[in-house]
Amino acid sequence: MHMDQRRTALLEALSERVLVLDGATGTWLQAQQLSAEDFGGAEFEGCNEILNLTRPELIARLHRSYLDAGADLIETNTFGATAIVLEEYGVADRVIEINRAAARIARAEADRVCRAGRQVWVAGSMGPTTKALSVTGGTTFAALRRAYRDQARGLLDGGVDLLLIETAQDTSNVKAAFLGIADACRCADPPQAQPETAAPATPSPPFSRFPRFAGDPPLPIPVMVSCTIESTGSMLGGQGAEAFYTSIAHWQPLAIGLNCGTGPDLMSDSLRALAALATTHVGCVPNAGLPDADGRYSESPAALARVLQSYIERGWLNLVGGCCGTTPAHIRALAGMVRGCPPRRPVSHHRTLLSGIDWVEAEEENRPILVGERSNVIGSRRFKRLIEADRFADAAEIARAQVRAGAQVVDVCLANPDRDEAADMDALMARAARVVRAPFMIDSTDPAVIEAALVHCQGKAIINSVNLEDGGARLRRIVALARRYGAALVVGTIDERGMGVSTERKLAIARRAFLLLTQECRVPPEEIIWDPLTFPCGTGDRDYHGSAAATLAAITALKRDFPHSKTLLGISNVSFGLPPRGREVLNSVFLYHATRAGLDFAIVNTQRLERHASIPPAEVELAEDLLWNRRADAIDRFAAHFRGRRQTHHATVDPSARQLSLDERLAEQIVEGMRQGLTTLLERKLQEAAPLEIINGPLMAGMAEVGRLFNANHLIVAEVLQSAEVMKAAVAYLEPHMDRAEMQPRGTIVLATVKGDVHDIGKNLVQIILSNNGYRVIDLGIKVPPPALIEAVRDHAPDAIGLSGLLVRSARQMVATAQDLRAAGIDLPILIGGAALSERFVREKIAPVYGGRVIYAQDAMSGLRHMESLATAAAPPESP
Ligand code: THG
Repeated sequence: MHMDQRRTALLEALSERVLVLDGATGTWLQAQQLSAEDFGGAEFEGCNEILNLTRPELIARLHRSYLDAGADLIETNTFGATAIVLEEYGVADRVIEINRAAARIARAEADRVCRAGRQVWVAGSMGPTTKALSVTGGTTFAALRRAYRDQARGLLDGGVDLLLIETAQDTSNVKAAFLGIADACRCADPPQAQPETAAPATPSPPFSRFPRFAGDPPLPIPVMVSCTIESTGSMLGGQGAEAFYTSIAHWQPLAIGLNCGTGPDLMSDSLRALAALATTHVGCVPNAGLPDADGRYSESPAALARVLQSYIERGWLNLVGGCCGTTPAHIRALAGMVRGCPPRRPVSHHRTLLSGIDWVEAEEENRPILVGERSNVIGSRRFKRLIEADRFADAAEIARAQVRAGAQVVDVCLANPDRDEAADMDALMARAARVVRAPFMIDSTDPAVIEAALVHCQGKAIINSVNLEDGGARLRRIVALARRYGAALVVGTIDERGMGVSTERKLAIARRAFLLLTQECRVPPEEIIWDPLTFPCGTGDRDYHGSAAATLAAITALKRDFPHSKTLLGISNVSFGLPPRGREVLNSVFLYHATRAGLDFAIVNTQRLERHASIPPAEVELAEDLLWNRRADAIDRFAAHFRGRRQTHHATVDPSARQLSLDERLAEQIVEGMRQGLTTLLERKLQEAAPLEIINGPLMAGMAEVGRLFNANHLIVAEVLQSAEVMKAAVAYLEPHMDRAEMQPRGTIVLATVKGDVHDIGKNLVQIILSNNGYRVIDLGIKVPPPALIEAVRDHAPDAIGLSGLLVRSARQMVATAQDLRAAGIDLPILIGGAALSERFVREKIAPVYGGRVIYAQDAMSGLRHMESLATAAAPPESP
């Protein structure tokens, strides 16, 4: 069969059945008791890739043993066959030769089987190398890209059907691998090729096979990618499964999956995540369990097959196989197991996904996403001065401070005409990408600067921004970068005639840009983030009088006309030129209306975000007069009101002057998200009330008001989180004042806020109340994936498990968690609580998937009552 036909047949096979990859290479080779001689000398001992040259018949036998066991795909013996690794054995100059030989050996074995009438395929294995760009460094993105390019050249030249980037631990490496593969396919040197200290590129015969391939995704050959997630739930580089998928999805791999890392049981959570997100096929290639004390993997073929079968039955998988410790016997068990099993169907969606180290989805539930504006040399004198002093690590701290104050994305702008913007971007991002977990927004219009930044992003960033100022030439160049590195695009409504000020002009420009982006450039609509432009409305510039109304109307219209795309505004622009305190108020009122209009992303100073709910109505009116240009003297009145006022509401307002009771003042601290002065109030309240009374009284009243304001659209999610932080601080302050029950523990509970959720007030209250009532509480913290819960249950033998979470999606995660607990054979009572839950949801959705009791706990006190009744129920019946 011709190569193209084989590749088509592979796609067909994946739509029909679950395919089986082969098992471990290292384990098999170890069993052969090889000597130094086999490797061609002691200096090469341990370099398994050399065996492709020195013992080709042995490698052929390895492939045969897996093909005989029923593998549909075999992997070349090239896991470490890049210059980066081979250099350590002094054979970096033989990269192409080794890969080509390995591919030919596997090709010959596969062809033999194919001739006998069975369809099998050869995957060129590309391992992680010994360097991790985002973690250890030790090489450069460009050098790694070249190393992967040469490996891909050898493998493709030797006749592999597809490439498999596997055991990926750092997504930056994977991005380099994809670009290297693209380079190999178009037979061109990477654009930023420069002399390197790393191994020299080996000259190779030119490729003529992909004459029309320009280097953009999708690749002209099938590529699968598989990462390694540790039991912590993340890769070495820090990303979890969702962030990993999000970061590489733009390459449209044939499959994405997990291999190595943990045994199969602990993979369920990450697989569920991949299966829910991936618009492509999903694979699972586990080790034969976790290694024992002697480093041996001992999970039996039947046990491995059983776990993978349960994943297939849940509709999660298209490919299975074996990693460390697996043998032909394991593969035989898998091949038998998959027979007749229906494969997973790839999903399709228009979700806007972003990642840094962490994963962020822009969705209705969490908008507006706050983008920190301060790491901007135009927008912050402090940041600019740090850059001018080459203090890049300190500058990166400004980005981090924005995240600590609630930014979910970080805008980075280094456009200083007096400096080399690309060099500054490179220097800053080299540091910032390691210390900031949030996705980045690269604020530049220069393609070279944008590329300098994207090289450092292991995640999927946002490029800020493109427009039609020059008719689209620059847009096309920047889109090419977005396609190669993976990035969403902010699109400003600007064309050859200038900035769109009226709603009609903004929309007309957007319509034209949309066609160009989606039709010509094939950008998916969900990667487009419209910026209908915010103009200063208080500078006296007549052109912009009332322009805020046009901007807000455009937000609503853009969301209506482009339902899969998102919207963004640089909020602080609106108030340029006004007195500082007035700026905070105007920004807040503008953000409030933009959010109501449908805004998805707001560039703001998260460290100075005034709450709309706290602004006196008279000031709101002054601001609205200005925004809608409702009266001729709007600017003067606004400026006169705020001139001379100190910035930052919190420092200036004295609550005692407002004659509030102590309880009201405590509640107000929570509502305002204000920590300052909190402990003084708590100290006073402790004179008259017990800690638990304070928590359940004024503090909870404050949280209830926060919930009410949020539901009435007066608070945004980030502000709710800030209030929650103050609540936590208050509870932490009160805790040492509680009397701890001095007795034998009445029971043990393992507590966790579920995966994907950071909101832990509820859980912390339960923790405090239970431990103060004599229970031993094992608190696993926030974002707890099911494997960590399972482990804790095994380690601590609790009497119950407590799950908590605030978000709507946490409710779904609780269902998944209950399923995983059950699959792990756990049937302890589970206490469940959380804002988005109802008794009915717990009874109808969670309880049925779990083997044991599931109890809904409305609040912390009812959690305590349930624990007490569990203990009573478990006690032996009293004798009459
Ligand atoms: N749309 C898009 N991107 C943008 C904007 C936009 N990026 C830049 C800007 N607008 C948003 N960022 C800022 C950052 C800072 C300020 C305003 C907007 C700001 N800075 C103070 C000032 O200039 O007075 C500086 C204070 C200081 O030096 O500390 O107001 O609209 N896509």
